[in-house]
Amino acid sequence: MAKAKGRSIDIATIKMLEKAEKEKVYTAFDRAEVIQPCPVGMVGSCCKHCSMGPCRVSLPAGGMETPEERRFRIGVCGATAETIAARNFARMIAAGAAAHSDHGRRVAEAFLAVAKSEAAGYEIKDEQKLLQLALELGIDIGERTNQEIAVDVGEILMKEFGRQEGELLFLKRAPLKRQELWRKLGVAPRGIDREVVEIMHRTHMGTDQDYQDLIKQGSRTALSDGWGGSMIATDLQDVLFGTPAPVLGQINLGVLKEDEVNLIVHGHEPQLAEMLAVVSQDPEMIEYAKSKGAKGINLAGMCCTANEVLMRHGVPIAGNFLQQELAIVTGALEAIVVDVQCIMQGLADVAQCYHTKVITTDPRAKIEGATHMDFDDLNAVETAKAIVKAAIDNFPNRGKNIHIPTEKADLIAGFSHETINYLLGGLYRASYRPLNDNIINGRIRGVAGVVGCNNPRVKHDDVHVAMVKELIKHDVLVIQTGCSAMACAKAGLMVPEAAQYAGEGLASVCETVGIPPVLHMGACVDNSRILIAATAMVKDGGLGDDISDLPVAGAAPEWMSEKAISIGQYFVASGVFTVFGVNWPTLGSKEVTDFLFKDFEEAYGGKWAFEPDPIRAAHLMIEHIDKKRKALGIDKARERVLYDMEMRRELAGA
Ligand code: BF8
Ligand code: SF4
Repeated sequence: MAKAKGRSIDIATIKMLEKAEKEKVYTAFDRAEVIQPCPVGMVGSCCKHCSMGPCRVSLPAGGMETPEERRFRIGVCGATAETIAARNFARMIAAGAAAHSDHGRRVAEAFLAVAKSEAAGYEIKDEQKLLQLALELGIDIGERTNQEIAVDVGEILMKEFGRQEGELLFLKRAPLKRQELWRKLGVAPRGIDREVVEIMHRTHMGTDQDYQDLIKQGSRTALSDGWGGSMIATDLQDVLFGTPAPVLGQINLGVLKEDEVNLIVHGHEPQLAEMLAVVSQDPEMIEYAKSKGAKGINLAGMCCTANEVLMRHGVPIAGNFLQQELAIVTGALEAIVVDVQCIMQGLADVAQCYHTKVITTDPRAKIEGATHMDFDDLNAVETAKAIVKAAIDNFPNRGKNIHIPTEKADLIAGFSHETINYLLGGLYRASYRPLNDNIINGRIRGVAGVVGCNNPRVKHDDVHVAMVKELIKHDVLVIQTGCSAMACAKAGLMVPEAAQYAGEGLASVCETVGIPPVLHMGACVDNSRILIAATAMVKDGGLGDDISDLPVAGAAPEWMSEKAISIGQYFVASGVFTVFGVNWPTLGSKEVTDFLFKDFEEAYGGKWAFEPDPIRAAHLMIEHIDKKRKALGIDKARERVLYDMEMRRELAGA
């Protein structure tokens, strides 16, 4: 019991860990105890890029070294700890950018298939966003049909992945000053695939052996993710499936139902989840479920795909990254259907102990021991039906040890850039003006993007929630994506009543506008929405002329994936101060770490920091925000803010 409590702050998670322990089922929480992280790999000091190694180049105990000792700190080829740490870091970026961007590519393929009427069951939902996108891309609209226009949009964006020259089209969305800086620094990305391949080439044995140069290519590649692959994914998903608008949903394992067929969709790309959302409501399928003794079909989401279907359909979320195995431990899960990314192979092991079927659906992501059912966009309805049917057929196989925790929380999701624009500015003058004004007058101190994963190396959800509470307490509006958003939603921070945890200034704005102090912006690819929101703040005026001038900061306090590193690097290269927790993968080289934590600010206006303590990390962010307020000359306004009735009335009328 005490052991489980030390592993998470989430009661549903604790209950399932206790059940797992009783039933001798082992999860990531247990494996993290058995497998201690390799201290050399953890700090980026292990190179296995050729078979003269692998070479471990760890610092001597005590951290300092003599010149004699230094020779123990270089690889057989002579690669230094700096080169090795930078190469490892760059490869993490490449993998993260590749994951997001291959997701974007698959969405573009599905989008094109829909535009060409080849994918029955899908249709373009947001025509307005389609037309805006077409105008932005210089596509002729005239009398053409939406489908004709969509084909052009899809084809132009598809070419972005393989672009050999020039720069990505969406870079033009950034503030002008930022674009110029990227060009000056030589990091304006060409095609996404090209940048990823170039990292793999440069980090091959005996190629780029200058750590600064390696990190530079890391920035270029990360930017091709944030302003490229991820942004294409977000935009095309919005056009195809609808731009998110505020929606009330529920989250945590308590959304599973004892008397229905429980089906969880887990992964990242929304095509599968969208179709499961439709098919699971099909009367014919519900009848079939009833014929097997269930009262209905209960679809829930997990990880980023959950954010996608919650925002667009109100489908409940069963949990975040570290809860995936625990959903099976309830004993009430008929199937967990997965596509790509953040899917633990451990699911297959845990499922052995229960009746749950693990169904893989993507040809790029199979798991030994799981059932593979290819999900085909061109035949989506039929393949989704087959998957739902497999879950229903499994309902009679439930065992006796069923325990669904009762915990679930309400949340409001769907704060896309468009929604924030509209909520703040109103229908006729949609803008970020009121946000900027409230930052300038000091009611809102600044904005923090808190994103990223769970990691069993730290107490589950604890670091996210503690950090976000500290930020809002100090009047920092928090925007979130991914598993971090889910952690805070479970803790009740994504409902308007959460304004009680906010400082007086932020609370007054939240009450007036009717928003929670913590806004859910979507899945991890939707961190691109944060870039657009930051740019909108710059363009609205009064807060400088680049993202690096804004009183904003970013964080991923429980990060674990390479995607998180890519996101962090594109935040930093876009001018945002970004703090990561857990551990830091370049600590094996002081030079590389100093370069990222200090020198970067001079070049990019943004930099990295590492601080595992959530309160201290929050205060690093607040200090940065205050530094930016001072530079903008708006620090004095905050000191004057006292909230009398007149000010509240004025705020209400704003
Ligand atoms: O892309 S936050 S654990 S689910 S990597 Fe994965 Fe991390 Fe969750 Fe989504 Ni993002
Ligand atoms: Fe060792 Fe150099 Fe080969 Fe890396 S590339 S394994 S440092 S010899």
